[in-house]
Amino acid sequence: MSPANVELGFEPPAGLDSTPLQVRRLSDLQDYYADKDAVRELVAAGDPEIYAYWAIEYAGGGSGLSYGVTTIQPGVVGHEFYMTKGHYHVAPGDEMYLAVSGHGTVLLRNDAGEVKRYELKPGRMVYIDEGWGHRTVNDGVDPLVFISIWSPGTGHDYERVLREGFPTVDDYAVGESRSLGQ
Ligand code: S6P
Ligand code: ZN
Repeated sequence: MSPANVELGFEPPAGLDSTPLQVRRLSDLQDYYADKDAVRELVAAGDPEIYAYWAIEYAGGGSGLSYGVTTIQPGVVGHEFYMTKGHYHVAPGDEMYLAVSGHGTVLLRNDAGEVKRYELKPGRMVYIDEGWGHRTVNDGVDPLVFISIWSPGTGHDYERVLREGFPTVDDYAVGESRSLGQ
């Protein structure tokens, strides 16, 4: 990679070596939401986009950084807010989330099944230490846009989230979040 000064938003920045925009619709996430009737109805009614993200992965031999932007739309599937699949890193490496706009919650879960939930909004940073699986939830009324910066090569284990289950934000109500169903 070379020095860069770029605008970070929904779309990958032009002229840099980014992944294509990954769009996750509800049909891609059926296994991650609890209310299967709500999933079926919403998929049949148009299969809404839940979130989209892109990444610039550091591929050099040094100790660079990877980064990208995720945009989660506002909405609910049954009693759950729109959220990412969530994942554990497969190789050691930490990660940092910085909100650009909107309001969300980051849920963390470790090997001992301990759970933490952190507010994500402009002006706050969430630091994800090694060993903590993480899922991001949009519990606001606007799109939640956030920047992720992580150690290269950490990878993503999504299967473990399905195998062991993962908390959703309604299990851990946040003071500033909007009420479900609004
Ligand atoms: C990568 C970073 C984000 C997520 C993105 C989507 O390590 O944490 O770019 O990939 O927010 O979440 P998920 O759980 O579907 O990968
Ligand atoms: Zn991660």
